[in-house]
Amino acid sequence: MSIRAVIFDLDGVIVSTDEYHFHAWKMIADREGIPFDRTTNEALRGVSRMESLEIILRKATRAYSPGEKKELAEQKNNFYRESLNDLTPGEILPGVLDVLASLKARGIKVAIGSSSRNAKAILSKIGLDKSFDEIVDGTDISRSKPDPEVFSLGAERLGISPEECLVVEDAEAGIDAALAAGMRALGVGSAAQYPKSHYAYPDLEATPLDEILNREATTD
Ligand code: B16
Ligand code: MG
Repeated sequence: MSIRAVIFDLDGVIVSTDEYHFHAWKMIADREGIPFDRTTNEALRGVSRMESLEIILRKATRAYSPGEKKELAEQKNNFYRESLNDLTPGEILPGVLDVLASLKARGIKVAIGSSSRNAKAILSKIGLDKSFDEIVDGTDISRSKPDPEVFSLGAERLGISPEECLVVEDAEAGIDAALAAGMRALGVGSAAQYPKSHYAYPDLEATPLDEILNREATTD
């Protein structure tokens, strides 16, 4: 079936804010004496702020009260927001601008489907706040990936059926969310190794988008 909309994840697909998330969580974990490395960090991709904290706290040697958790999440977000001050359009990931231009030329709608509550601030920092037909983010949803809510809502707002949507994701949880929404899924970055992705490439620059769209148009 023809693809009429592409829904992009933000962190790790459009821009590498995933690195900033890692450093902010690392700062909190080190301070609390909780082991946290890049392997644990992989499990946080696409997952909401509070759920990310819960995953990190699994390795803590004591229990944290709801108030403490709220405070840790707030501190992490403050570190993270501070690091976003350095973000510029130069950090848009390879291939993103060409892909957006070529989708626009083909009349295909584009949307953001991100778990982040900071998505709009990030998009405006990199100059892409006007580049999408719809932006669905962590402020719009109550269940984070792998729940399909963020992508289902994106398709609904665009007025396009799920099977005509292609999701671009760097997180396994995001690919699972796309599949649960009944959409096609393209994995990039970390998700390029995930066997459930319909298509998988290292980044958007290496993705033969026209070939994918043409192939989708000729299948049922
Ligand atoms: P915030 P995405 C996700 O964004 C990140 O991958 C994930 O690491 C982060 O915890 C989540 O946003 C929430 O972010 O703390 O800014 O609300 O990949 O879905 O665009
Ligand atoms: Mg992501």
